[in-house]
Amino acid sequence: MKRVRILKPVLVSNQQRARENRTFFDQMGSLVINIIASPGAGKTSFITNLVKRMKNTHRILVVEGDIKGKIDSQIISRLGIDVIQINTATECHLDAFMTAQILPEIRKRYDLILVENVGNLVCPAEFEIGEDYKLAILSTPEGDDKPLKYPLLFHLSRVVVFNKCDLLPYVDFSIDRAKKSIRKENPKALIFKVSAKTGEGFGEVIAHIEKEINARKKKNQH
Ligand SMILES: Nc1nc2c(ncn2[C@@H]2O[C@H](COP(=O)(O)OP(=O)(O)O)[C@@H](O)[C@H]2O)c(=O)[nH]1
Ligand SMILES: [Mg+2]
Repeated sequence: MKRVRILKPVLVSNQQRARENRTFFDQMGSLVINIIASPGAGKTSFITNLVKRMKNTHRILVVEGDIKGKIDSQIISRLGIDVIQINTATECHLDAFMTAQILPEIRKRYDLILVENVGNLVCPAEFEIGEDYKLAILSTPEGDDKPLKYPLLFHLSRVVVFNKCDLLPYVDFSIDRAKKSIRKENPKALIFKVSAKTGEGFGEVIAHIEKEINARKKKNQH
């Protein structure tokens, strides 16, 4: 039997399409953050915190990636900002081609586009969508060994956020151990600690995002 390997060409053509998406986002002057984490790590809660604190000063679009349904879109939409839902049906990640399909819907210039990828620590890391960077969320009940078990995501993410830090007294999660494992994969990763429940730590995350938005604006002026 002949075995045909198709993974590389698929990823190569995805990368090409991601570059085209990126050109579109660049022209629109939008900072695009691809948010990746396990189901239940707190992606929607994290986005909700950002939107509540930033929506009066920034134009924000949220893109929700889910296999099925629009539960998270409805949550975000209640915050009074624009949301686009992508349903991937059978796929466990967003890819550049799915993202390309929503570009005609983006008619305004947003300062910030937050993309909630499908809940999964593996496949979403492999497919670029045209983002400026990936932001990984690791919640404390998941365990501090996850950067060792799913290294690609932590290797590729510019930012890693530890969420559910309000639960630290109750779970066996060592911030130091998790940080060490991440730094081994990715010495330059920016690491933040938050609780999307109490709001702790969001000031620092927002300061970082605002810096990135301003850098993107400056780049567009040149
Ligand atoms: N204790 C605690 N619970 C949280 C926190 N962030 C999210 N949750 C809860 O975790 C569950 C999953 O959150 P959600 O934002 O839907 O996760 P998603 O599946 O990654 O989008 C919900 O019950 C949230 O209320 C947090 O910082 N602390
Ligand atoms: Mg969600």
